[in-house]
Amino acid sequence: MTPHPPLAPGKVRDLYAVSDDHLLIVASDRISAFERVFPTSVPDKGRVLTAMSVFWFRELADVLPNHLVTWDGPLIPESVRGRALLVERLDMLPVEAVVRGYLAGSGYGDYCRSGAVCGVALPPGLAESARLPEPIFTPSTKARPGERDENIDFDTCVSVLGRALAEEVREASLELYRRGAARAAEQGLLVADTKFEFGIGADGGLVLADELLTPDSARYWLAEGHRPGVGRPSFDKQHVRDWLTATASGWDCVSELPPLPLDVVTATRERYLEAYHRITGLSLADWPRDPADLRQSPGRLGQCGGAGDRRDPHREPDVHRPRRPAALQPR
Ligand code: Q0Z
Repeated sequence: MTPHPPLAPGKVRDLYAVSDDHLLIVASDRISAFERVFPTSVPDKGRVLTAMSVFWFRELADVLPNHLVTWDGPLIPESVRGRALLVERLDMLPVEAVVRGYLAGSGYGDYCRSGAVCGVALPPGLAESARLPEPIFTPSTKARPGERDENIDFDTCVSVLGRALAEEVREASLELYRRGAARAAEQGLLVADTKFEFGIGADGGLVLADELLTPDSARYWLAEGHRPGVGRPSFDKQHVRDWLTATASGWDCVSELPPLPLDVVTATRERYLEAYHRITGLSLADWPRDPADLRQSPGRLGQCGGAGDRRDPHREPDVHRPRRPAALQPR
């Protein structure tokens, strides 16, 4: 499909090696639930998630340098245009940096059992979906494909990364979450929790990688109607979960996921488009070329201009750019 050798097929994205220094991340229209992938895909999902990642990489570029090089131009194969990112190849850290602003998923389970999440003690009496007094950093270690990531406490994170790097990851993650959640909240969306991935770049500095604040890496909720005490499906997969867990789907929680009915696919596609529009204020029709936005800024957005960069969006990436210092220094 692409002229590049595959590196790692993911559940819903595929990774290709472009060179020793660059990778291509291709988002498919595949959709997953309960750690499995449906046999039915959702048209435009890969484009929406790619466009949303680019939006957030640009929006949050001042917090930390990120791996994004470009999303359009001669280095992007035509067959995947709009759902592919050319990124700098990094040495990935073996921890996932999760930040939670609300109590959901495995965090709620851990809290019920122990009163804490990843060693962070929380006040008693919090209901499922409750807003936390402040966002918390709850790292996990990557599991093998198909298995759940394992939550770890900060001391374990320190033993893996070393103290200085663990603290830099934690402080960057919390700032990325605060900034992202604040922007989403302006448009009526809550970011219940999200996962960030980081790597070490060629100069040894911390770099934000992977996807950023997409519905596949963050749990978005509609602010309207949010109420503690009730577990809520994410904004994007509400119709999918509702249908799957209703008896009509016939799914037994064990078998392969059944094909999604067309009305569920259509409603889900509309949710992704709505999320994109709410968060970015943009229409997917303009993606990946946005005539209203001439500020497009490929290439290590954290250091070369970000939102203010007015260079040609289709230029070749400059691979040997000097890096600015990380916005956040370990304490
Ligand atoms: C990301 C993943 C995907 C399967 C490795 N900049 C980077 N440098 C080195 N490695 C990665 C990155 Cl983003 C990297 N993943 C996650 C993505 C398909 C797995 F699209 N694994």
